[in-house]
Amino acid sequence: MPIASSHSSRLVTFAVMALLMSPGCNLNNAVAPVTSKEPVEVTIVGSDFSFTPNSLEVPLNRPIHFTFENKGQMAHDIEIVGTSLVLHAAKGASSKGEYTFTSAGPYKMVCTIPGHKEYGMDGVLTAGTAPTGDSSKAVVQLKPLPAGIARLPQPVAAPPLTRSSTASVQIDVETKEVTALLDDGVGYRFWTFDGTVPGPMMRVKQGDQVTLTIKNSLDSLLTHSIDLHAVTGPGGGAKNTQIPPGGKSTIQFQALNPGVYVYHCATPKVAHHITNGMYGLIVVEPPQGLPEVDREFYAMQGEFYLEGERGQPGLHDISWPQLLDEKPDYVVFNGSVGAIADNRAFKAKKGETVRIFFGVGGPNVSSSFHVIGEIFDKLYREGSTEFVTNVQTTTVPPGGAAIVDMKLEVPGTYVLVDHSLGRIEKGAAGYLVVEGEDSPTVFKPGDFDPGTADNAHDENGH
Ligand SMILES: [Cu+2]
Repeated sequence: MPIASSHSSRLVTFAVMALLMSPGCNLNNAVAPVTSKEPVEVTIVGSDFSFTPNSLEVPLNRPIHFTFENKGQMAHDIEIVGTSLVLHAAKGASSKGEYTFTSAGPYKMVCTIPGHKEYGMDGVLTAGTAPTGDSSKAVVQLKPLPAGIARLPQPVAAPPLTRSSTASVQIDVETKEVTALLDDGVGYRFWTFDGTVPGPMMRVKQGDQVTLTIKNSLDSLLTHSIDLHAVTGPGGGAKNTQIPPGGKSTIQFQALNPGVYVYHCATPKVAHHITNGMYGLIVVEPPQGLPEVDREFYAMQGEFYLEGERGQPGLHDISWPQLLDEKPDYVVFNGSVGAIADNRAFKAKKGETVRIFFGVGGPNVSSSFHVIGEIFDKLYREGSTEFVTNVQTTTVPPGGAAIVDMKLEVPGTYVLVDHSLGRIEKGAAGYLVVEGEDSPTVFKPGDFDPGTADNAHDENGH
């Protein structure tokens, strides 16, 4: 499928609140007097793949006569999300419909034909005066959550290799688009490798000949691909794996360099595919393997940019302008708020040494990775095979990774964070629960005196 107009040109259009030939409206004041009940004529032109205009205002409580003209080379439609209005038009045709808005606010306009919205057929219709408030974001009408929606399953760390020699290795992976929970009550259509965020952890040995077959599910709406940072070769595999729904592709590579590498989808717009969850880690073990530890865990950080408010119940879409502004609504580990919490928390025992393979999918935000109450005894910075010792916090950039090893001397709950701590409010927290007997010589919670009520303050200083 060809990719039409660039987002930048769309954004320019977006900024211009275009208003159409309508007897009750003018360009300076989009909202007509409420006293008039005359219908308002609105024409929206669809092409491959945009709406013109893709941003418009209409008055409340007046019938809006919509005309949808399709000037594209294929069938298109337009749905005003949250209303009953859907207009279909074959190539070169047009269709008409009427709707009266009684609730003010922005409504999304999308083409419902698979893939068309993602390629640019979306926009916003504002009915009446958009609600104002402290929030910089407008309240967007969201679709309800589909029945039975749940969190994505958690991927686990691939086990250490037991062989000492190199081998020919076959890896199979499938790209899947899955609607799941990003937070309680907050749904999102994730794009994934194998249905998890991050995708499966791959593990090979330096010198291995790897054959990777990537399949794109027939249920997908879009083309997907894979770029593995462990690959030496143009595009890391991306050029040869741009696979439409139902297709598959095979690449071969030799794992020349040991280390921990990110892989990700590299189909334009790449940042869209990454933010939606298309990233994972491939570990290339050195010939002697990595030092043995008692347990290994796998976590990756990524951001989500939503239309609508953080926490607003319903099925959210991506906000592309927010992604470009690098203002995420959610910063999370393993694809959702609380993905590494409760019964999904990492679990270990006092005295064990644990390892976390930690990567950042991004697409925009670096992590200041830290485990509250622990020190990285060994840190394999940037996913390198050499380690440094005794580190508190490490920077992991988008498209980068690290390994941290920690000996667990004291039982309790340890919190994995991005030490840009505002992001905890956006979901960036995971939990490592360590069981065992107290270790008073290492850490002893002393007596605690809460003081008097007069001295107590809440977080606002009251
Ligand atoms: Cu993709």
